[in-house]
Amino acid sequence: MALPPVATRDRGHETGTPNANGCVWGPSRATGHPHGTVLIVTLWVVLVLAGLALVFARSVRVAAAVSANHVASLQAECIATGALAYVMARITETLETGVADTSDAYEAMPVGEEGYFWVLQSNLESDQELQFGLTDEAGKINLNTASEEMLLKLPGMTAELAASIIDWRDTDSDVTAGGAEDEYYLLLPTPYHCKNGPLETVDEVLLIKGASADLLYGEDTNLNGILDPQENDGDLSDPPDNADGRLDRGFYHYVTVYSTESNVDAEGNSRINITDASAVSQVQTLLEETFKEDRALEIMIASGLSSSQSFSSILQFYYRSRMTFEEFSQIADRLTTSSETTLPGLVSVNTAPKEVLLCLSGLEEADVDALLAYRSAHSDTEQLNTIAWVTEVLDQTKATGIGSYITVRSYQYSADIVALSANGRAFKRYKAVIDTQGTPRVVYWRTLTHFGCPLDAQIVAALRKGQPLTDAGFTWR
Ligand SMILES: [Ca+2]
Ligand SMILES: [Ca+2]
Ligand SMILES: [Ca+2]
Ligand SMILES: [Ca+2]
Repeated sequence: MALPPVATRDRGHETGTPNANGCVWGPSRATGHPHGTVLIVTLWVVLVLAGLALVFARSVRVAAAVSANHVASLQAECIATGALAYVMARITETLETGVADTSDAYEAMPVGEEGYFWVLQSNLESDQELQFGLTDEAGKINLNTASEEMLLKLPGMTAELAASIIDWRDTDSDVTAGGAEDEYYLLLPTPYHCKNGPLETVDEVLLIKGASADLLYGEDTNLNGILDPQENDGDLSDPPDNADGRLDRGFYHYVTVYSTESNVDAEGNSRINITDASAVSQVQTLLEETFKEDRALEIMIASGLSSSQSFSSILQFYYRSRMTFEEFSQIADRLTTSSETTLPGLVSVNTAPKEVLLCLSGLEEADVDALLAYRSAHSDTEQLNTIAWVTEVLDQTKATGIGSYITVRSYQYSADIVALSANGRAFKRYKAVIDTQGTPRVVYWRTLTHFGCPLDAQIVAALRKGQPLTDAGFTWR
């Protein structure tokens, strides 16, 4: 490139005589300065400075992006914490008013201008649509109390894992057939002891012989209950799946370790244990207070309570007493066959999904379908206030068989909280378990962010474009 002439002060031409270039202030060979040296040095300096400026500008841009991401991440974190406070408030309100929440209260809830949160609920009916709301832990099989037979009926459960769960939680070191105690765990490459105590989280199952993420989570590796594109493309992208167009679930959504309740009636009074010898007079008083004296006497004689018959569940007492369903419903909540003050792991027949009800001893698919149909036909009625309602659906043997494993109460709820910053740059996901016995309190809080964003990619894309989710006509499911 031709450079334009530049006037340079030439001390050799004090007289102002034009030099060979025709410049008054031109370079002089006489002084030993070659033409353009200063110019070239200056250009280099300018070039280096420009380069430095570019490098600096780039690192400032990177730093700005990092800061923006950090701010978004902090926003998402704060939204998740706020969402937990919101969930606690909703639970308290529901407990006080008795009015159940709708799913709208947990879907794309805006938090100021900072972002949104969702409370995901696994949709066990469909693998195509996200569902929102709290999850009732009493509607699940409790890994700490379920029998081996019940565990075996869980979707995808193996005989080896069911037996090993029993050994993991029982306090002895006798190996159940197919199970494992210390002898197995201490020979692992990274050895550890068999717990010989109750599981504290559902994911603890992964430490047990025969367990795997495949069995626990199935194809739903982002735990959102729906079939995402990467869960239906075979080995094209993680996770591996069978690309059959349906979500093959693990047993994760059907199990819990949190369900427990006090052995008291709705008013908080201790129940009468009908297997106890001292119960006779208490039951008699209860019957006389509730019914006419003659009727109370008839029931006492028919039940065989005074001749110290044993009862496997209060439903057995019901059948023997020949009470009407309406009569028994009035006193059922006052009775128990357990001497324990807390009853862990009862399954709520009012909220459990089909797969969980199928785990109950002796129930077949037709029984479970009948239970579900009765339950939905009588939802929000007093019919469902005690476990006696199952006698309206099941035969005597089946109802009596499940009588001491079921409840109609729910005290523990879990919330799968997903928080997204307003610009869609960051998301956080947490699982919270809240125990509502007494003052509601959080008994579990763990990040699920590493499972990936469970929401539709369209939602994140919309936020990144600055499109608010509340825009009319925006379909984002
Ligand atoms: Ca054991
Ligand atoms: Ca999924
Ligand atoms: Ca895949
Ligand atoms: Ca599949």
